[in-house]
Amino acid sequence: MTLMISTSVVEAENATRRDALTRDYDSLGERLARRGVDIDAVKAKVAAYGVAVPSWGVGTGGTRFARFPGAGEPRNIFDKLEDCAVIQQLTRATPAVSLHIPWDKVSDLGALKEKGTALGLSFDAMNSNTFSDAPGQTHSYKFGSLSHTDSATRRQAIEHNLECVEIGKALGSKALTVWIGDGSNFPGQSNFTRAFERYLDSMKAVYAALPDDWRVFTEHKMFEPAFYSSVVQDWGTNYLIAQELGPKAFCLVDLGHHAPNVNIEMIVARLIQFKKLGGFHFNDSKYGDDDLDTGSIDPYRLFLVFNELVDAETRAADGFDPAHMLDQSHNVTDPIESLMTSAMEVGRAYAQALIVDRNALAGYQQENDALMASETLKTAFRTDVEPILAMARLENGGAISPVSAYRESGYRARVAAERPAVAGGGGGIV
Ligand SMILES: [Mn+2]
Repeated sequence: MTLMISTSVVEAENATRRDALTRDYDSLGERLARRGVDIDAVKAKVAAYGVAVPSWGVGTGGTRFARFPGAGEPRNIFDKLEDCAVIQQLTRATPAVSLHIPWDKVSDLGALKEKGTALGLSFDAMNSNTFSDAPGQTHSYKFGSLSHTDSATRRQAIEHNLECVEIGKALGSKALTVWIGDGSNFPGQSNFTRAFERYLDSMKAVYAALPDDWRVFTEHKMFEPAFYSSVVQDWGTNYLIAQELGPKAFCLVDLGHHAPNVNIEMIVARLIQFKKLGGFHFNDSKYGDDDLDTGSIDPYRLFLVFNELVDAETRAADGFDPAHMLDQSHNVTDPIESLMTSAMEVGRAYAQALIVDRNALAGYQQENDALMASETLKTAFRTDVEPILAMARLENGGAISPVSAYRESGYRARVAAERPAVAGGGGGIV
């Protein structure tokens, strides 16, 4: 396997931290044992956990005001895969990459698959794009795509999604994620019912062509780019879509796609209960669809989402198999550092949720002991599980401190010398 960072750099970095980690791990193990938690069992689950990295996440993002490119940005999907391989090598938590078409379109799919295999990466859900016009396309998506009033435009959007499935089949992907920007900016501009009927008809055509072992994830978003109404605006509409389409259709929850203060963990619980939770786009936000780094603003919310996931995992909920992916825009950081940190934050929320005393919690819920129920969650959340994450990384061949090892490696300076600066590129705001 091709490694992007020299193992000697990683080993030297780990050597400076190994003894302290062992002591911290043993100490935490003793404290968890007092609570009846087996630290090695938690570590094994964390070690087996992975979150997919979005190909567009390794390029510097931007806002609608400006984009400030970073050094050594990937020029194409092959460069992007190399950056994703760095993230996986050091964190051992991101074994798959999620592609975006047409941003990642190549003429030689065999070469792309080979590159992924050489780097030890697999291909996660394929993401279609009908929220912007590709150069030379016949019909514009200015006024919508899958729900457009014009049938030829809808057909073009359907064909694009089918093309994404074909590309994904060649790469070993098993899922298609569809997010549309369709909506309206003025009351009266769009007939809500007709637009949703057209959307459903289009998605039924996509669904009909989906291979038997594939799933389709539809992603809701309250607003933006349309600012008065969106066709797929919330989880209720998303659930209706999944119900209308059939058993291969599921809802994707992007943490940034809700109104502020919406109880997302409760949405997650509902979708699990009715077997329609398809997966996540993890990120964080303060105001809207900010696409900030996962866990950077509200790590407790992320923990509460994972509390629902572990609850479902623990009781082996029927049909529960969500896909996990990061979906962020990195405007002021090195995207590799942000994605590594974010992948670790997702793993942290998972580990914290795993150490919740579920029997005690169920008892307090039954007895209506609100305070102790809350304290049961807080006890897990307050526990510093970093030694579990670090030990899992170390034993999987990764870095105890991925950001330190990455900075030590000089990778960014090396690729900056090899890759000329690019002005444009996909911003990555979905
Ligand atoms: Mn998303």
